[in-house]
Amino acid sequence: MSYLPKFTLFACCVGLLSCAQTPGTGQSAAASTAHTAANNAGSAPLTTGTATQQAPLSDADFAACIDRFSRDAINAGISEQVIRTSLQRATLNRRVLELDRQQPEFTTTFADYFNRRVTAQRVAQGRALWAAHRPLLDRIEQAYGVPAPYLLAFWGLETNFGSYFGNIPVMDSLATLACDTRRSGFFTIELMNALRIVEQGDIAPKKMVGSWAGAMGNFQFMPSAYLKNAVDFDGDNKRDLWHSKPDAMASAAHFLRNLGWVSAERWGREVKLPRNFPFLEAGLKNHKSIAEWRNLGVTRADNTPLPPVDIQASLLVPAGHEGPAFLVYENFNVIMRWNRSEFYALAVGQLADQIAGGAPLVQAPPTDAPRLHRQQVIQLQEALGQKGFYHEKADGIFGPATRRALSEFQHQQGLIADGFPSRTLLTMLGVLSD
Ligand SMILES: [Ca+2]
Repeated sequence: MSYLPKFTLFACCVGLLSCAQTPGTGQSAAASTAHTAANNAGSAPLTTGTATQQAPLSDADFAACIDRFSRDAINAGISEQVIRTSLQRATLNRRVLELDRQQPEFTTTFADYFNRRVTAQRVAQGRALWAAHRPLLDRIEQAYGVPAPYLLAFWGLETNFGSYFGNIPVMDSLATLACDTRRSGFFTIELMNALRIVEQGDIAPKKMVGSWAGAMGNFQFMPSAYLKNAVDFDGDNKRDLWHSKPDAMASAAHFLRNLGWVSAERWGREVKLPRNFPFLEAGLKNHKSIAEWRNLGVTRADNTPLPPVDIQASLLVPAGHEGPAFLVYENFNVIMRWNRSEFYALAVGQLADQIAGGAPLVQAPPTDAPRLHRQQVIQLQEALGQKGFYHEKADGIFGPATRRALSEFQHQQGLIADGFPSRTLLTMLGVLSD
């Protein structure tokens, strides 16, 4: 996803609940990580609270940085001509620095996130585009094993089916972020990869535009993802993820195959839980076979039995026990390698199902769930810490460790241990007043 001002809604919605980890730090250089870092960049400052106090990048620092980087690029085999026409024309973009330092103040609820993305209008548009591009999408599925509805769902979520790509020159955004100290390592690699793309001649540098964090084209590929996954599918010998739908969609399918897409399986499905379901069994890290979930009383959302397939699945309740429940399979993990957010992956799966003709959620997420301010998350973590359930730094990020601590507290109290910060629970822990 991209985050120019007009996409601010999306940037801010990748909320604390779905961005438990800080992207772009200490991770492998996998293409998926690159993509994730761009997607979640808006929340990254949460764990680097001192970053905003660093001296701002000056014009002189930037110029010196570009000089140094030009020498590194020569040593890395980039031609002088490409360095002159692309890197050395890059300008410092202060708006990019501002966006990189923006901190979401509040957690995002699943209902907020989901209802903005999986809309009837988007489903209808996905279906219409499927009808319009059916032969192409069939060929792509044959080549890469990814069914059309999933590609359309990613396309819809990333750029609203190509209706906005971002228009910041990628050299400007990446050079700015590479020369800034905050996430220099990650963006230095992406900047070098952007130069390699120019060197390969697929796209003129001035047409290489993207989000403020350097994500490009219909599916918002970072340069590293582009180098590993972009393919020419319309036969003009250029890989153009901006203007060629065949190239863009085939490249997304290729990316998903490289991330481990299992062509014979779904992403997961909405399910129904029995009364007294043991919610401590929920969570992405808890795997059970479909047979074991059946034995715990889990059925499809329409009460029919789960299919008798021998695969592993995890159970998620992103809006607590009053919201929808999902069993998720391996392809859910694949989607999370594209963007490490459970909310994002659930939105992709549901949008794909609905584009394919499926019904909306049977159990809609409650829309009155509390949104927590960072400071309230810190209070919650401290309260759970004092009671011996939370053992990490109170960082204001509602991630898996906080959710787990909350479940264990609920369990101890004889409550439904869904790890969901309901109003009642927050009141009980002193985070909200009566
Ligand atoms: Ca092409």
